[in-house]
Amino acid sequence: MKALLVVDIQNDFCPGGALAVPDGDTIVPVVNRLINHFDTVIQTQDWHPAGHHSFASSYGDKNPFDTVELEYGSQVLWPDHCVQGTKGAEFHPELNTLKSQVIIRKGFRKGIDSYSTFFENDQKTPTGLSGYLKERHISDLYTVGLATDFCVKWSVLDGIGEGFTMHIIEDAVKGIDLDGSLDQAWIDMKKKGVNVIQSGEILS
Ligand code: VGL
Ligand code: ZN
Repeated sequence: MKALLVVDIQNDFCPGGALAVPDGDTIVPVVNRLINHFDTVIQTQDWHPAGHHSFASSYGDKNPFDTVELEYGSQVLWPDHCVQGTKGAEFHPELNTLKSQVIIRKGFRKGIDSYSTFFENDQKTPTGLSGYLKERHISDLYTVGLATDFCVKWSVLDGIGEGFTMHIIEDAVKGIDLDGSLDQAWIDMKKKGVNVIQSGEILS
């Protein structure tokens, strides 16, 4: 059984948003077409409380894109984004969310960021998605969304680690690219065994 995993297509990750991914919104039409081809659609939503420890503004002496050491390891600091209940945290207005059967919210604990939709950034705290997929006998996840080098990448790596067959649809993801993080993400995902495909292979 297969499912489409739609990662973080939210206003703050689109042009005009607080942490805009370049051209992030351009994938929305192709993601909508892909949604029509899947019976099971799962979405993720970055969902931070104000004052989240991944926000540079929570420190006073830090700037966005600096790195700090937290209890669980190094953490990139971001502009305030996807704050619970704000417009920026809402899904892109043109994204078809009607078919989504489950929405995994992540990053809701103030002290832990969560890029992956399987585990928070301590690499220990589960979101519950793994159990959900296993109970529903879903073995194959087709991944699309934002951002390739953060939430998409970590979802793909952890999905493989959890025993799922992970596919990434190359023309339906977009990255942030901090100091080469985008190239590195593709290297890491391919090394771990992701299957890279194009939307045309599904939409044809
Ligand atoms: C993301 C940085 C911070 C993402 C979320 O969705 O890739 N990146 N929070
Ligand atoms: Zn975030």
